[in-house]
Amino acid sequence: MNGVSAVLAYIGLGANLEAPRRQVEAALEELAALPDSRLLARSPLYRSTPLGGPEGQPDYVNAAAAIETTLPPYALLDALQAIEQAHGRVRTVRWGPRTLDLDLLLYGDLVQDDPRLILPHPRLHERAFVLYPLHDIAPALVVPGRGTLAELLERCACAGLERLG
Ligand code: A4P
Ligand code: MG
Repeated sequence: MNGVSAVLAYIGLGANLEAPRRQVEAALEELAALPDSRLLARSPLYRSTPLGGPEGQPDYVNAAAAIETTLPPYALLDALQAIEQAHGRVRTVRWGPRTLDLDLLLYGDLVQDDPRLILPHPRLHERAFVLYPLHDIAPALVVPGRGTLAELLERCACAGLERLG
């Protein structure tokens, strides 16, 4: 840490290609090695049915992580995208299959609408594969502008989500 005050950030992990469990487990280790950051918590892994994207894509493995970081938000986004690239992420179709997707879910209580970095993540509040893993690591979390995690979970269907042992 570099003396700047640290922020609590949450990251959503998803993968559905090339041994997705291993992709997510490796990414969690890479998050733990981010500069100026400390991994505070990681959720269990979940299997989830694909939301959107092309018909017939494989199931996803999803998880969430909490880090404490002094990286500014765009530096953190760049670092996450560098990890995605290192996992061979190829961007073809939106919501298409991927070896690794790292979404910055929350960066402290920052709220912003820049298309390059929307915070909180614009779809986090309606996705069981994000809300359940987040609940595992931060049950009392409040999503700025959206409400408490408990309220969001009440509204969200959990069909198609299975916790992996
Ligand atoms: N971007 C803006 N805000 C953020 C943010 N908070 N975190 C920009 C990360 N990136 C953010 O992302 C597109 C652009 O969003 C980036 O250039 C970044 O600057 P991307 O990762 O290249 O593309 P994407 O992931 O295909 O698109 P998108 O719209 O981010 O999709 P999502 O919302 O990430 O959803 N089904 C299941 N079961 N499990 C999943 O994990 N994931 C998706 C992808 C769809 N269906 C899924 C899952
Ligand atoms: Mg994404």
